[in-house]
Amino acid sequence: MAITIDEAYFDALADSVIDGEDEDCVRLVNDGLEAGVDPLEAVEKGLAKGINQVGVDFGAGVIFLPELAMAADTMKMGAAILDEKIRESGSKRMSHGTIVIGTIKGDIHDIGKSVVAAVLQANGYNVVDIGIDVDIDTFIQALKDNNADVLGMSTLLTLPLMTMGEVIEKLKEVGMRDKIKVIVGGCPVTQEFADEIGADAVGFDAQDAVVKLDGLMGVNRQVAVARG
Ligand code: B12
Repeated sequence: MAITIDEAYFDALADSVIDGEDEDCVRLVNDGLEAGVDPLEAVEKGLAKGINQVGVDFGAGVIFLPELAMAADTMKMGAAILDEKIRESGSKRMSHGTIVIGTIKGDIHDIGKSVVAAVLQANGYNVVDIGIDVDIDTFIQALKDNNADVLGMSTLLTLPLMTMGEVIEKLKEVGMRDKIKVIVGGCPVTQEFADEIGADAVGFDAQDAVVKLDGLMGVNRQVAVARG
């Protein structure tokens, strides 16, 4: 069915992410593409608006873990279709830089890292999510393969924390430290710890990750405010 591309359409797309409704999101994306929506606009006015709101609401305690995880998955599904179209059409998505992000070796927690990845992507970063339980050499290789600007490391466990420092040491060993900004996060990661291992920044939630990364990359923008 033909639909009209207007503010109501973009709001519905944002709401599909906020509500974690995969089917609605994919349908809206596909119907929108059929009706001629600019895929870039669909990402920025629809998906990004939704996931930014979710990130802010989670930080403010308005929503909880299941809603957050569902929203991140929905965002990823819609973005996968739209990113493909953006590449096909050759239109350039604004990119503030490429970040390789993963959860470090010994840790399989995925949700927080994926939310950060989705929110960074929504905010104009080219994100390469290399998953969970990632070892040191895999991080280094992915940074090289993607000609990345930023390394993002996540852990929720205390035990593998020091591996983050070892990745940074390895970056120095292979002569890449000067070229790569390092941002770390996850509940046991403090500012003191980040300083100790020589990271450039720590992000305490997804919005904070955007703010900190923007700071490192010299990007200026306004951020969303939590719903009531
Ligand atoms: C869900 C969960 C699981 C799920 C994970 C599912 C999945 N697909 O991810 C399952 C059930 C698999 C699991 C397993 C385990 N878990 Co668990 N898990 C949790 C739980 C309840 C929530 C984690 C979560 O997703 N939070 C929501 C997200 C959004 O928050 P977040 O991860 O902190 O991420 C935010 C920020 O930290 C930040 N951030 C995160 N990463 C990054 C990265 C960057 C670059 C930046 C900038 C920011 C950033 O931004 C995110 C968005 O706001 C926590 C308790 C808790 N309340 O935190 C325990 C918890 C993390 N788990 C814990 C443990 C011990 C385990 C197990 C070892 C249990 C076991 N004995 O088997 C295993 C892990 C095995 C392994 N090798 O990894 C402990 C860790 C204790 C510790 N300090 O070491 C916790 C704290 C529970 C507890 N109180 O004991 N777990």
